[in-house]
Amino acid sequence: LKDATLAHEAPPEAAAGAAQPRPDPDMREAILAKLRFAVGRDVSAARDHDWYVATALAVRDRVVERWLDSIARTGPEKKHVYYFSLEFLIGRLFFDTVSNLNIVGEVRQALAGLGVDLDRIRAVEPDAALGNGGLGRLAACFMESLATLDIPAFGYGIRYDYGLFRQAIVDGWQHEIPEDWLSFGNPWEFERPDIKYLVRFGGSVEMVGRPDGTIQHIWHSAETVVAVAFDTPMVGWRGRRVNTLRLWSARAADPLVLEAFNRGDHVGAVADRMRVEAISRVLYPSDATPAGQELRLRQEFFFTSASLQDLLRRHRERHPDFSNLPDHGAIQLNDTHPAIAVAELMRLLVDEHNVRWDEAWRITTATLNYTNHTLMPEALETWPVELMERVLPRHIQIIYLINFLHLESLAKNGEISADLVRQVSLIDESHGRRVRMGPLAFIGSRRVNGVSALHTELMRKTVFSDLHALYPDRITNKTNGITFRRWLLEANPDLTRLLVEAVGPQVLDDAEALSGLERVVGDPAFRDRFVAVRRRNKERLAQEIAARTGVKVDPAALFDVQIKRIHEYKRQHLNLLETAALYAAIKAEPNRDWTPRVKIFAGKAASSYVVAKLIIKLAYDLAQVINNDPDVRGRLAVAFLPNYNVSLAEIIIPAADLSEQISTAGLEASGTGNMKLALNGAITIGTLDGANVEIREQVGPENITIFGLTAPEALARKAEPDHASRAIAASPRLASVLDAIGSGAFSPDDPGRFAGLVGGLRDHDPFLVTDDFDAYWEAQRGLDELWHRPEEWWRKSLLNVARVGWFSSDRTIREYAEEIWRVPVG
Ligand code: GL7
Repeated sequence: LKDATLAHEAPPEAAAGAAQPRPDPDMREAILAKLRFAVGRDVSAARDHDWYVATALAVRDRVVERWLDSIARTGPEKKHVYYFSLEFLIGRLFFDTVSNLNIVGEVRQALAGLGVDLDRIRAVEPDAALGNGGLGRLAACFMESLATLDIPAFGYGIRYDYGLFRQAIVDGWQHEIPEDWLSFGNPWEFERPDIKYLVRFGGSVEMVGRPDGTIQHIWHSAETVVAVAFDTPMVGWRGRRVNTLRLWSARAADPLVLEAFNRGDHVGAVADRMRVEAISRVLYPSDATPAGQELRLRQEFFFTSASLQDLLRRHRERHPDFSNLPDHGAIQLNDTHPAIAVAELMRLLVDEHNVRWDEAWRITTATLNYTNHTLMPEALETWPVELMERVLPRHIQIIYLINFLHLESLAKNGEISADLVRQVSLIDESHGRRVRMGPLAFIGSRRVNGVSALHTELMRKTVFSDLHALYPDRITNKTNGITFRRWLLEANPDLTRLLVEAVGPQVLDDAEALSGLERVVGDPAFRDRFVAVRRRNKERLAQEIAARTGVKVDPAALFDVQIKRIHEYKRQHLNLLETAALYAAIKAEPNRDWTPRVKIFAGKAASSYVVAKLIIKLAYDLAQVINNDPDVRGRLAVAFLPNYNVSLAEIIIPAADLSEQISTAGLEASGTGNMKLALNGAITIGTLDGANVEIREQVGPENITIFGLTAPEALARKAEPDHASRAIAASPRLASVLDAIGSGAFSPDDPGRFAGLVGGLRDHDPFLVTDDFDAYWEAQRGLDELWHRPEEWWRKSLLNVARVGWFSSDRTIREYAEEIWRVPVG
């Protein structure tokens, strides 16, 4: 336990109310038994992976006890939260579990006694990358906080065989490699062959009159898929509670296959099976853009239907009917991906359980809630009516009826214009007929929330303005948060130890206790220790950069970090333009006292997003030139780290000095990387966008660097047709950097490579890169100067750590619990 990285692992006495882990003297024996009887290996033959699995299984046994306890303790009557999400970007679970159970020391000792290093085997675990980016990672943080706050909850999603692709960078170009995360088995999951549901697709609907004059709808589906449950325990802090993440895997319904097989059509039987099982084969790699494919719609319906059937079955086991469903369950739809739940819950209640339509609508709209995560019009999901008719014929009828009643209720409340109907109808008729999933989710929900104050305000004013006028109490804000367990305690153990020393162990349980740091920000001895911790983290990152890219960087330099999906609205290219301009400036004035900087980038581009891939290539080409130019050595370096994922984020974030949050104002709904970086002491350079606005409120405007157009200014500027050319004409620096990149100064092997990218900026520049360039440049130079005043820099850095407690996902989940779900918080 002398290991400095684990100072927080002994549970402090001060942790009031925390359930202490039971002493477990047998960890060593447990690991050995698992190695022998579950892995089937002898100590002498065991390799790292065997040790990892054996240890994970031994730890899992401790989890299972608490899991079963949690379920038993909860009792059927308690209200449950159901988090429906097509994505859960979990990352690794081993260390997270061990850490949350407070048994890091025990496990480390047991392994050390066997000659095995915990840190080596924890690196063997593949990331569970069942998500694209912020939206999926948020779901994972929420699962952890739900368990921590002792809220009974299920996460519902898909068990993809292949998670988000692995990114390889070959000569600067992104290549996608399948992420076969299950190939060595997954010790955390429990297959539940007995928990399965039939999910149907296609076919037709027969309408049969009943004697009482009502009409019964009988759906004769064309295809049946079996959804099989796989459960993963989600452990809260100090093992207080363990909830279930239930992910569905698609299986062909065997009888059908067998029948074809018996007919002799073996190939056809297998083909059918492949088609069915494709549903849970792979995660769509699109981020903040809709996938728009039939398979995606099948995925969405598949997991939504299975999850609803599952929770309705449990409800019916204990209650005579569904009238009290809203008292016992709250469903959260994570974006519109599960929005078909509105129609499916209605169908299950009305068609399968004979609930009257009005009563079913009351139940549905009291149970469902919807989170919107983006307002970019091109990113809002819609499905062609023709596709819906073919894949979900009964659901399209239900959607039509919901739409009819919705429009009728407006008419009852007064005049409605054709314009308003067009605005609020669930069917968009402007480019072919399409079902608008956002409005469907809105109408079918009790509460609709945005993910930052600014984003929620924009929801009310733009995309949902008409619906908001009709239902003024429905939209509410729940600013995102992050779990401090993963993003501080686990990712930055040295800083955690320092914080415990400075403000006491309650900081482990209560994020707001970080504010105690305010007392020591002025203490030079403390600051030196803080800087020393950061220095070690930066050395580790420097090693990682060298290992992954071959680039050698100086840990004493300012580490300037932009890590997130590659997207034009996130404006990595703005950062790259500034990088190229800085390079030119250093070369022009080599003797100035430049602040040494390392520009660190990481992120994946959607596989079909050509411009995003070109932006990666630009980062790479800049790196080639800059890193090999002796004139700027020691002042500027550029590194693009391949294969950004949760595990890499855990290494980069504790080592970042500067956090780049430079999206076009109004377009980043929240961001969560911004919170993780500030929590670990990075100073933010950012626009007034998403949660940056609230970070500024929390840390104080003097401790964050804000630049550029505001959201309303950006909107107005975009409407000026010549905004880009004017911005370029006004900025010789920008003009010259565009010329350089556009004419091939960084791509001598293919001088025209970036002509299109630069041309796009010159012509329309929809993300206002040119308009914000000068302000960004100036802001960066201000930070250069600040770096030369280390006392001030570190004071600001520390104040960021001290003041971001509010961004704990415990706070976010508490707000959801109180206002949206109406469940007690433990
Ligand atoms: C996102 C937003 O882009 C991001 O700003 C937000 O932090 C996140 C979680 O709320 O949701 N919306 C979205 O479609 N994706 C996001 O990451 C993919």
